[in-house]
Amino acid sequence: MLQETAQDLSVDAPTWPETFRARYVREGFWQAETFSGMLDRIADRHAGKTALIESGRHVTYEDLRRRAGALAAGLRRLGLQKGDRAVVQMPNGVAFVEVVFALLRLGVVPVLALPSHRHIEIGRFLDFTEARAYFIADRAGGFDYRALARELLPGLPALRHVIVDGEAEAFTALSGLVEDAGIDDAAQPEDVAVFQISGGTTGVPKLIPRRHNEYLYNIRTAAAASGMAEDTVYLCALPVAHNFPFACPGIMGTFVSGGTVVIAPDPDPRTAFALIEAHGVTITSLVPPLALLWMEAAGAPDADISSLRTLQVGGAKLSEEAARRVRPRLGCGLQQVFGMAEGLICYTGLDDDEETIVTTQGRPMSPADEIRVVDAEGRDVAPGEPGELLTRGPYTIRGYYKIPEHNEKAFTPDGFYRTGDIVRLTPAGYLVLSGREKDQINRGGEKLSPEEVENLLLAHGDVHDAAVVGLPDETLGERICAFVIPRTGGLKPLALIRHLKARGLAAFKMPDQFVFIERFPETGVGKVSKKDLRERLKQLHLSAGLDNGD
Ligand code: OOB
Repeated sequence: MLQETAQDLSVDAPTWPETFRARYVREGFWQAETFSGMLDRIADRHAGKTALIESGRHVTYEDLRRRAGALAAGLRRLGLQKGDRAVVQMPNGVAFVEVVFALLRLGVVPVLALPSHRHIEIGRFLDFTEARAYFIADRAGGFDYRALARELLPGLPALRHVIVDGEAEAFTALSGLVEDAGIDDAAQPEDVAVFQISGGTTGVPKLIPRRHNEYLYNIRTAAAASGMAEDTVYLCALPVAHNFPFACPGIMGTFVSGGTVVIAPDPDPRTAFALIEAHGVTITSLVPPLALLWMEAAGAPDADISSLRTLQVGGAKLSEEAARRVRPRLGCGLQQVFGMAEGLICYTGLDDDEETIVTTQGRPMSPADEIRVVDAEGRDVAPGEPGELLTRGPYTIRGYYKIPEHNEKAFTPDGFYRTGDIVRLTPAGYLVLSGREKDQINRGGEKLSPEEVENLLLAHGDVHDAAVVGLPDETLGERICAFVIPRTGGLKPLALIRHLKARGLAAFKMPDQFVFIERFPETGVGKVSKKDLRERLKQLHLSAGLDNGD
């Protein structure tokens, strides 16, 4: 039989130099396994065990393996083949997991989009990867994804199939694609398995190629660091496609451990607490604003969440004060997680002392993770001093997909990823996040590039200039403020909100606040000084407070 066409993403998806590859294989970090191989292995061992629970429906490991294989066969019949790309934008549910495993078996690379992405992001992913298929649910969270697909289709000649879970209308129904028999695994361990999505510092989000062998290493190591085992019951409350609930250790970490995943449709504490009680959930992961919300809601007489042993919090900084409240309020241990879709994951240890757990963001999970903390000139700072975190290792990418010019800036010549995060190291080797160097806003764990929003604002005829900044916010960590120099006197925030929505901006990137201003403060070299803008707003608030003056 002819060999399947090899995946040819080698130029576009940079990989590790041979010396590193050899070392990571030799030292046992990378194993010759694919995602499908992993699922087969676990299903052989735990065939009748529940892998997934969604609204009371139990799916065993054997079911999951069979369904994914049968769907892979249907997708192959449709014409999808190894090396193709597909954008997957589905809500939390069993269907998402089946689709992803099916694509992984076929060797089709899913772009793991979030349900909150809209025209701009999805259009970009489909276009940039020349995706052949787009997987959606009919409706979710009050949004009709078929309408989005209809809008996007005309501009995308490579897109052949829109595959819908639910009412497909003129598109292809997911339910009609399941064949009687499965197919062989077409993937190789060094192939790109999925594209994760970066928060983005310039323009639009970038695509992160994650390979079977290194991503599985990431998943196994994360599962071990989180104490996952066969008795683990993981609640997936965050959007499942994100690297944190997907692989750190999240659903995939639960699968490699032979545990059970409970899928929550949303992270609301009422929904989540009921699921925790019903299924004896032992571990879950949240972003800080949700952890705050859960702590507020806990203690209600009808919520028994005593099965919960570990709450992982990451994605944005959890304040020390909030961290201290986790155990007393929720009755479980806290594990801080500092990670990034590009790779590096840090955890506080389950047995660490309370001070370490509440005051640090953990330490790198792999003995092969290399980290440097450097000053503006790229020199190592003195121990304990703050600086930018650089990292390299067996699961940290060596470059984004198809953007060589950007990769030159985002990585050092010797392959360290410039995280843009400002950290200091404690004597015990734990990281404490103290700020950010990159031009990015982190709104409660959801990342956006100010530049992207600025460019859209500038496309409005009544906007002369725009500068978007993050402002401190007690719940979200940061909220989004757009400073706008209008061309005309009558410009209102509502008009700008409508404009941004019409352009297809995702809701989480919408400015929380607009401030109209005559001119921007400038830095010494004539650039807009975002620092002064933030300062000015603080002053405005102070004087507004004084004006109210009671
Ligand atoms: C996770 O991944 P991304 O790719 O959405 O965002 C990464 C960035 C980091 O560079 C850092 O700026 C920020 O998010 N971040 C944190 C943090 N965890 C992530 N900042 C402060 N404290 C933390 N604990 O956000 C992500 C990926 C895997 C696991 C967990 C989070």
